[in-house]
Amino acid sequence: MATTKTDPKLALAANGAKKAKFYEGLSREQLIQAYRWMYTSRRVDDREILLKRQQKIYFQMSGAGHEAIGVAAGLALKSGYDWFYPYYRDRALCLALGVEPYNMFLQGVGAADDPSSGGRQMPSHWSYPALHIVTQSSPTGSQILQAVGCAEGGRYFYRHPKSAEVPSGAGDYRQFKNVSFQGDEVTYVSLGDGTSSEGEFWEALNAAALGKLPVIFCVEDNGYAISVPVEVQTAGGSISRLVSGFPNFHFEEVDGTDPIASYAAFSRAAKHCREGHGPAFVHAHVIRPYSHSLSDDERLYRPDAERERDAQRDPVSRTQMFLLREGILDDKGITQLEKEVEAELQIAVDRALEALPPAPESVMNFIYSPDVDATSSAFDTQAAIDTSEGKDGKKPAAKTMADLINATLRDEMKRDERIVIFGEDVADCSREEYLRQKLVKGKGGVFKLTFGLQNEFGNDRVFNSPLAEAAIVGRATGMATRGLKPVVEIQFFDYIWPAMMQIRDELSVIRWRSNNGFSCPVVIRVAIGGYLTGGAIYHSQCGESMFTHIPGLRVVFPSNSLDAAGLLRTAIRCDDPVLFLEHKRLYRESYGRSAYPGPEYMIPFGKAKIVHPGTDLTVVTYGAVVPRALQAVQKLEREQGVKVELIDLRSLNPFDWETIAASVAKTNRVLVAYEDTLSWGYGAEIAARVADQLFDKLDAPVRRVAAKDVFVAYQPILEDAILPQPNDLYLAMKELSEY
Ligand SMILES: Cc1ncc(C[n+]2csc(CCOP(=O)(O)OP(=O)(O)O)c2C)c(N)n1
Ligand SMILES: [Mg+2]
Repeated sequence: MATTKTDPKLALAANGAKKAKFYEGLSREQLIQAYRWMYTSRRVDDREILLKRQQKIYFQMSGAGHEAIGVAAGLALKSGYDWFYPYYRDRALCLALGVEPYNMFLQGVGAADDPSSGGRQMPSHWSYPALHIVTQSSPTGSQILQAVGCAEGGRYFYRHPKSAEVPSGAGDYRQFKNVSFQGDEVTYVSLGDGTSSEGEFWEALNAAALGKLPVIFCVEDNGYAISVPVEVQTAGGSISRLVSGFPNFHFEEVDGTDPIASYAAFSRAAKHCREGHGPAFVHAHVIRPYSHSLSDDERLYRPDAERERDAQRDPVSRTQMFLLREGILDDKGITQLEKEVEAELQIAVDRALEALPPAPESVMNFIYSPDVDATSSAFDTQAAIDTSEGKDGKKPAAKTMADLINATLRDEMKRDERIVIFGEDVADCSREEYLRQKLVKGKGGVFKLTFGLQNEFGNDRVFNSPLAEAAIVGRATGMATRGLKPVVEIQFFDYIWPAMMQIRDELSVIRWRSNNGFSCPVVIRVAIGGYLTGGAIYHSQCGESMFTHIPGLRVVFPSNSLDAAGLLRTAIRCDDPVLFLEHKRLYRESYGRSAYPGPEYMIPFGKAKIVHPGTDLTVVTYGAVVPRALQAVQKLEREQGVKVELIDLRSLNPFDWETIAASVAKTNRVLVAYEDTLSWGYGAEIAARVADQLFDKLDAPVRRVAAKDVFVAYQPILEDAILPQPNDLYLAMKELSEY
């Protein structure tokens, strides 16, 4: 754990070993190049500001004041080799890594040819796959955990190089992933001082330290987060001091307006990472000479004197003066360089202003994989159930949903070495020696769904994560971006919320926002639902509609063993992020058990199942309401002779509208039933569609049965009153059939 601290005031002078040929290893040519990038960066900002004022672009975010640390990182790291999760002030870094100013202007105008996003993202939201600059979003800090996952992905491929190969005829997501890795690669991630207050930042530091991962965290500390000064943001005012206790790190604190000191700091940081000692932390003191953005006027909260003090440390003018003082460039040389940059930018702006906007009809492109269609017949395979009698004369036992999920995971892990499983308690035993010495049997999840997998496939592939849900999903997203297939577990749906930022603002939208430049087909298995007798508020929640409301995320919710096996296999092999909801009450239910359908059994997404055919009324449902509705359906038929068609949706997004429509056209009556709270729930969408598109087929109003609009209570009498029961379903079906 080395710490190097450079006094900001002394940095340039100390480096000025006057006539030396090299400056911390940088040649005079490299220094001129560094200045060119810095100057270009500032001038791109200035041009964008002008364009914004002329209403030719729609947003501007400057990198002013952060140029020196950016070019230093660019010089110390390798474009297209290392991996980069920059933030919006990293314009100079991006230029140093090879991004053309023209491409930056293309994003400003929102052009179809904007290589970062095709007009979908604001400027300064970098994404350049060939340079390994991974698509960036606007939530501050959500890139940090992904950078950790990216580093984990690189290390995994290096340790398991065969997994990077694609077996011929794989027919799955692997065919469309461009995997590359290096044994000594580094992942760079940057953030502002304000962003270091985000919880995900701390989760990321912890994960990187635990894994000794080659990640360089760069905090670009300009002293402000919009108008909030650092002493209000960071206890004690120094992020370096707060993080200094993390083990395995190399720490640097540097004047980030000095390109040479910053380069030296980055070089030492990179060396520590490349040699496998662990992560590094670069705390760079920079300035913010322009306001936060064009929507901010810093004069409202910063007096002139403070701003003038900052101006004296302006990295662009300081570096220019340094070059002159060192005799690396003379006045003429500086003027010449600046002229060349201006000319280049003029051409770039002129071209960008002529670029065509994207076609409106392209808006739906790349929400999901254009290569692997998880709704297609390629994912419709027959179950191969061996019904022959065994040696004991018995037929194969019907297995629970828990058994078949476990068996499916096992078979898929055998088939695809890119699958890694992690989450809370999912390993058999983190202290592996206990397993090896057969002192313990192993746990494998609080519901035992992953039991035996660590034992069989090893610690690299099945491991416990810290108790941090955002980290589980964020790391998985970074890994999947590299081509791995993380199948992670969120222990209880009730605790998925810390991961919501990662799910909604990252995982589901990475492909779309990067215009198909990046993808992250993660599977998130989540134990969901109530009917537990004592599950109470925090072990009974549903809430699937909050996720079906997210474009780009597949959501499935099986009600029986066979469907769980078939849908899980599709989830794993497909190329989209999938939320795989597993009802806890159904894990070991006697309803819906099945023998294992074999290692190739798949069910396409968006295909419902008619559980019980009927002609008088359609019931649309899923999950744990399926067996409850079936009881009601059978009773109604027995007692009243009413024939109900019971549809189990199985997939919630996409859902099988054709099957619903065909059924309602036949029965003219429909009830939508679900376990979640009634209002604004999943059933609202189905009911609205039925009302809209099947109005002329209806002989009765569309009805819903669902939970009361309240959380699930502990006392079983209350739980029964809150959640929809078979009798509630029966009464609603009866009433509707008599309408
Ligand atoms: C999660 C989240 N919260 C709030 C915002 C709005 N916001 C954008 S930038 C910013 C300040 C960031 O400050 P800092 O991390 O210091 O970076 P700087 O802009 O100073 O470089 C805020 C609050 C956001 N984008 N994301
Ligand atoms: Mg800041």
